[in-house]
Amino acid sequence: MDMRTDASRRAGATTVETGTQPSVNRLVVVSNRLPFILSVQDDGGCSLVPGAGGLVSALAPVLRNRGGMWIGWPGSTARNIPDLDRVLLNATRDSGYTLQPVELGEEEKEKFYRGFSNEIIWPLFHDLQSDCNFDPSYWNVYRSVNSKFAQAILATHRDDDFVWVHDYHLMNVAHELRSNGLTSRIAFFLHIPFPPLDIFAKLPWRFQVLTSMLDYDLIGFQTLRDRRNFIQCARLLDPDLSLSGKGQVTTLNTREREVRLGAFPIGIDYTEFAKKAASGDVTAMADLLHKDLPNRQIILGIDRLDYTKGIRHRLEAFCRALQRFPDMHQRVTLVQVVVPSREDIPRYHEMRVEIERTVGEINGQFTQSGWVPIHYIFRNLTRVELLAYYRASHIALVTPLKDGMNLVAKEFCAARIDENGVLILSEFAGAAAQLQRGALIVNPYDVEDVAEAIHHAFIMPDGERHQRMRKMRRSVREYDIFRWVDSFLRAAIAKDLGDFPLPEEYVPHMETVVL
Ligand code: GDG
Repeated sequence: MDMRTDASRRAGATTVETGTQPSVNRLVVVSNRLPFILSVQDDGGCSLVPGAGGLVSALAPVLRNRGGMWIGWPGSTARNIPDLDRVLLNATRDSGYTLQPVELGEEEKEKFYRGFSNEIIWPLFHDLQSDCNFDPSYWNVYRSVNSKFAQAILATHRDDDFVWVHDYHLMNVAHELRSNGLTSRIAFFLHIPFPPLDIFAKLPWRFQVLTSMLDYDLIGFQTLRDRRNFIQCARLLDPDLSLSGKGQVTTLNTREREVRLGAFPIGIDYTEFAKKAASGDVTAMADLLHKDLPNRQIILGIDRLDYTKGIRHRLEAFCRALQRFPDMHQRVTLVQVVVPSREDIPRYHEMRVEIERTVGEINGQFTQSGWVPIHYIFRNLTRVELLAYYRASHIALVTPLKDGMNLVAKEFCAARIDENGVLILSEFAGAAAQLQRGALIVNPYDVEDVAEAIHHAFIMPDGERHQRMRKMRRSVREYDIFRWVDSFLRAAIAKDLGDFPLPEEYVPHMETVVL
C-alpha cells in the first residue's frame, strides 16, 4: 500500500529516498491541448468536456495535487468567445489550478497541428517515415505557433515559476522563450518515442529542431532508449559534445550550455485507479459483463484510433490464434474498443474502415450459434465502463507497433484488485522495459508470436497469472505518477544530480547501448 496521504502529496512529499523534496513555486504546465475540449454552440455559448488521451490522463492528477496553471489550446478554432474565461474558470474551480487558453485559427490548426505535428513528427518519431508528409509550408507555421505559446507563457510569467512544456507539438517553445530573453529554468517532457538517428535524419528541419530542443534545461524521455537516440542525434550537431553522469539523468555539455537528459517512465495515479476499480458501480458493471459472456475468457484491446497502436495486426493475430487453436472457440471473446481520434484526418478514417472490415471478416468466418468472437466498440467509454472492462477481462492485448509508454497497460494492472489477469505487451511499448517480468512480451509484427501468446495466456494456470500480475502491480504502484513528477522536478532543480535510480524492476529492454 502507498502510505502517503493526500496532504503529504500536496506538500510535494516524495518517496525517493535520495535527495531533497522537490518543491517548486508555481507549476506551469504547457501542452498543445488543455485537459478540456471546448465546444461552441450556434448561439455563441460554449461548454467544456474532459479531454481524452495519455497526456491528459497522466497530468490532470499532478495539477490537481500540486496546483498551478495549465496553458494550452482548448481544441476549437472559434475566436473571441465572450464566455470563455468564465467557462475555463468554472472548469477547474475545485481542482486547485487554472487554465490559460492559447487560441489557434484554422490555418494554424491545419499546418501546425494536423500538418507538422501529426503528418510529420508523429509518424517519424514512431519510426513510420513512409507515412510522413514533409510539406515545406508546415515548418513556418509550427514555429509561429510555438512562438504564440511562448508569448502566452510570458504574459503570465512570474520569476519563480517552474515552466514545464510537454510533447512534440512544442519542441521549439524554449527557443522562442530564450529569444525573448527568458533565462530561468525551462523543462520539457517528450511523451512519444524519440527515433533512431537514421530515421530522425530524414527530417528536413532536423538541425533546427535539435538546436531548439537544446534550449531546454532538462529534457525528459520515457525510456533510456529514447534518450540514447536523442544523444546520437545531438551528435549530428556537434560530434564533440560531452556527457557527464550515468544512470537515469545525465548532463550533455554543448558549446553553449549544459542540458540535463533523463529517462522518466511515466506512471498513473495507481491509488485512484485501484480505489475506483473497487467501487460498487464498477463491480456491478464488471459482474454484468461476466454474466453476458458466461464461460468465456474476455480478451481486451483498448486504443485510440491510431495506426501506431497496431489494431489491424492484432486482429490478424487473433484470427491466426483461432485458426491454430480450436480449443479457444466458444471460449474467448475479443472486446476491441476503439476510441475515436483525429477523425478529420483521411488516413484515420481509412484506418477505421479497414479495422471494421477486418472485424467483419473474422466474425463472418468464425461466428457460431451463441458465439461472436469479436465484440467491436467504436466510441468513448465512461470511466466506469473502462474500469469495468479492465476488471472483467482475463487477458489484455496491448500491442502497439511503437508507443512512448502506453498507459492502458498500467491501468489494466492497477485495476486488477484481484491480482489476476494476463498482460500481453508489445516489446515496442515504453512500458515493456518496466513490465516485462510480468507480461508476455511480443513482437506485434509477428502474427504467429502474438497468436501463440494469446493461447499461452488462455491456458495459463491461475497461480502463474497471480504471480505475474503481483509483480506488475508492485511496479506500477511504486513508480506512480506522483513519483514520476517528483523525480522529474528533482532532476530539474537539484544542484548536484547525485544518484537517480530507475525503478528496481526496470530492465532497459532491447536497449543495446545504454548511455
Ligand atoms: C501519449 C503517448 C504515453 C482510452 N480509451 C478511453 C480512455 N482512454 C484513456 C486510457 C489512457 C489514455 O486514454 C491513453 O493513453 P496511452 O498511453 O495509451 O496513449 P496516448 O493517448 O497515445 O498517449 C503514450 C502517453 O502519452 C503518456 O505519456 O503513454 O505512449 O502516445 O489513460 O485510460 N478513457 C476513457 N474512455 C475511453 O474510452 N475515459
